[in-house]
Amino acid sequence: MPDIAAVKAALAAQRIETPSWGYGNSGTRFKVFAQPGVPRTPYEKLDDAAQVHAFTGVAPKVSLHIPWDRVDDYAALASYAKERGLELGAINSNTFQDDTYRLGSVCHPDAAVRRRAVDHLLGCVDIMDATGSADLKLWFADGTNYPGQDDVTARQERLAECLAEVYERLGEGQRLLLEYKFFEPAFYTTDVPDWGTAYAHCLRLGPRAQVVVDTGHHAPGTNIEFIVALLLREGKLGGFDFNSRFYADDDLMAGAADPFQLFRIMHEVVRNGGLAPAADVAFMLDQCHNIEAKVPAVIRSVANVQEATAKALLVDGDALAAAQRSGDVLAANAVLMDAYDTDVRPLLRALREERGLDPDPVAAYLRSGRQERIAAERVGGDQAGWGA
Ligand SMILES: [Mn+2]
Repeated sequence: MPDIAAVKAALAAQRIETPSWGYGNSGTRFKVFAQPGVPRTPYEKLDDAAQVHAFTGVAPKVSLHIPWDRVDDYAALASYAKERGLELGAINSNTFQDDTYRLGSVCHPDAAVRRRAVDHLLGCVDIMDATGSADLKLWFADGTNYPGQDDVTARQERLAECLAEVYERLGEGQRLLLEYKFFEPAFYTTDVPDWGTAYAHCLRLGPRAQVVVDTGHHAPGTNIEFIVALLLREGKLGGFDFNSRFYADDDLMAGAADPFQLFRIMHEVVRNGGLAPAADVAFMLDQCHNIEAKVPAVIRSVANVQEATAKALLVDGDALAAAQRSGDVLAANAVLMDAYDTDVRPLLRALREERGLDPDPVAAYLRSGRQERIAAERVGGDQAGWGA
């Protein structure tokens, strides 16, 4: 049986990175509902992120999105983060919100547009240098809507060329993380639609290029945990964008739609050594809280990832291996289900108390009165939101 002290130590060492955009207003193409107390600046987003870390103890990193989090002085932003016990995590690029990119960015048929896109990506690496961020996270909205619209292979060539230039620019200790998404906004072909395409590009680029698995970016029924196991085996799993989906790229709270899937993913992570700090797998959230209160939703999401991780750590590896070796299908499955069916909330409550935290971080945050305070204080100015 797993050693509970070791399970707790692994849980205490896990780091879950939260996204700056999860603290701002968001919505669908139909409506963005503004909420009281939403941050107006990247600095206020960090204030919110600091609360998530204060109540969970495992979320010291914050991903930024450029240009949504553009500031004049990135070193000053990093200092501000540090003063609050935070560090700046992945820098997310944006080559999808400019009229120039109607036909794509790094895959665009016009070299001048590709130049503009690459210059933005290089600018993101400059920001990483200033913030101390290690990861450049790339997601491209590139693709085509109609058969014949563009040459699919030529688009791959352009992509490879642009990525190579950015890869060459990376400094010591910096990585390029390539994210895939099977459709949307392009509806016919997508230039990086799946893990295989992302993997092929990362393989050519070199060891500092790795794949990001966004749990919401797969077709229904896709076995995400298999992808995770395979990428870990190849040393190409750079990290996760955790969220939940029911239909398309819903960006709901991690573990909300399918906690069993999240457990299966974390089981492969644990089984394949991905939880060890040396594996350098970034456990990031990529979520938007459209109708629910944002800070408590992020805290809840962090706790959901912790619960899935705890269950994965409770899998009896020896019993599982014995059942697998003897071909005992039912016993092997039962070992996994025993871990999944364990209520790990008492374990996590105990762990938090041992670390001087409130056992129930969502309730503690709500009790703190901070939500009311920021609603009263953050008046005037422009609320940060999707696209700002
Ligand atoms: Mn993502």
